[in-house]
Amino acid sequence: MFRKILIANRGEIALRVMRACKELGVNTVAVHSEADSEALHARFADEAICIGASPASESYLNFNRILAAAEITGADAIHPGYGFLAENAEFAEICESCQIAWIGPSPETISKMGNKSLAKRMMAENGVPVVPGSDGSVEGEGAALEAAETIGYPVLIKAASGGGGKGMRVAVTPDALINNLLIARAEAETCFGDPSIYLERYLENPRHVEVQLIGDKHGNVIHLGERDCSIQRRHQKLIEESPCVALSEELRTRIHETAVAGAKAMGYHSAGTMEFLVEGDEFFFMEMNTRIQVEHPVTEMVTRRDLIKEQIAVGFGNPLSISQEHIRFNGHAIECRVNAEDPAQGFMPSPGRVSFFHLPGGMGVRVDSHVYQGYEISPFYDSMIAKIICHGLTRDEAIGRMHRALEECVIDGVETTLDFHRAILRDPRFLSADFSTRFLDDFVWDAKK
Ligand code: MV4
Repeated sequence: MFRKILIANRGEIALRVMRACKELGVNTVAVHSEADSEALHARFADEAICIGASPASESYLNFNRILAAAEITGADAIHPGYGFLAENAEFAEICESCQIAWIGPSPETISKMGNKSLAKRMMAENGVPVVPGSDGSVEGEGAALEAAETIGYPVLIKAASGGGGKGMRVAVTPDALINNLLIARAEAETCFGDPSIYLERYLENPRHVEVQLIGDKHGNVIHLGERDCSIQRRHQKLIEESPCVALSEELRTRIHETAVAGAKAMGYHSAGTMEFLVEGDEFFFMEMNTRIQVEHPVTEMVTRRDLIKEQIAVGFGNPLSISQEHIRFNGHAIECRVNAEDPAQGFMPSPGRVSFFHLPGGMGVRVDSHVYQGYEISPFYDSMIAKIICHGLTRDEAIGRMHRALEECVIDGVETTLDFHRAILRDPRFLSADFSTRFLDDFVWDAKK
């Protein structure tokens, strides 16, 4: 096994990775910015190195500082967590050329999946259903109109190098398509440095369903079930759950098997997620995330498997410790992401000192957080301050437990999304699981309720 792993991240995920390392008997190196000198990830690691000023570009995104820290401490691997450098193919490649193991998929895979239209084409070639659309990028107006005619309106214009929903535009008529084409191109150029765009049939009410995958470097890939992540606001997930209760057993099996086959065909290794849009009894590949995700604990609760320990083991080159038959699915899990944001002010970040902090506990409750009483939430980074994950025998029990857990949670000194979560958990459409990715568009929050 690795002797020493450097964790190129901060916050709860740095702690989460460190916990896995400790259980595996692997030494840990934390890197931190000036703002994070009092952070728990720096305190709990065997060694901690300050790598630069508070802006991420000068610390958590700085290749040279991180590589120097790995060199100085003699780390033999780097775990990137999520965000920051997790899906940076160039950084992954540099790590490997410096003889530092990269705990993630190959740089080639990261780079291929980073191009959304290329990823889509590769998946289609490997038998994964994709949303009907243009074959690759569309160039001129004529080609766009022709493609849209075949696809059928409404069509969605997407940036080839995009992802995460940025720069998408719906066109309901040919006129709207022409009008939006130039705007979409300009946006794609500004946001991603690549004006290429492609067209897809616009699905009006899809659910976001993603399959958790893990593969080793010997060609084995298994799935750990799916998560429903439809409860999002501006492409930021708020609530995730597993299983997705909207799937029939037949459809669920088909999605799992398709995702595993697609990942195997591209020689995928490490942890990863295949995202699908699901409408009725149809499902379509959307994108593949080549990292461990924020919401992985939901899957850990229903499978009782430690995804990070497994990811580290396969990163070292070990074969998967488990085969598909070993994976059993138990009950239902839900995660609420608690952010230091003010829902009454358009979810504006609310940094500052946490004057009182009490976390829930008890049966079936897991909390992943890096915050403590007196902690100063920095304006420099993501505003997520805790993930509350509740497990139950049934969805209803998990929801009831989450209500109870949110009730126990006390966070003073900053605004949080706790009350917003409480309101969603009371919503009849949420309770009946009758929702799509548009749920929060129609959700009216009454703080006084
Ligand atoms: C779509 C779609 C409807 N039809 N594609 C948003 C993120 C980006 N990766 C793809 N996204 C979507 N693609 C077609 N053809 C709707 C969305 C979408 C969405 C998807 C998942 C979760 C939340 C969403 C919120 C708005 C739009």
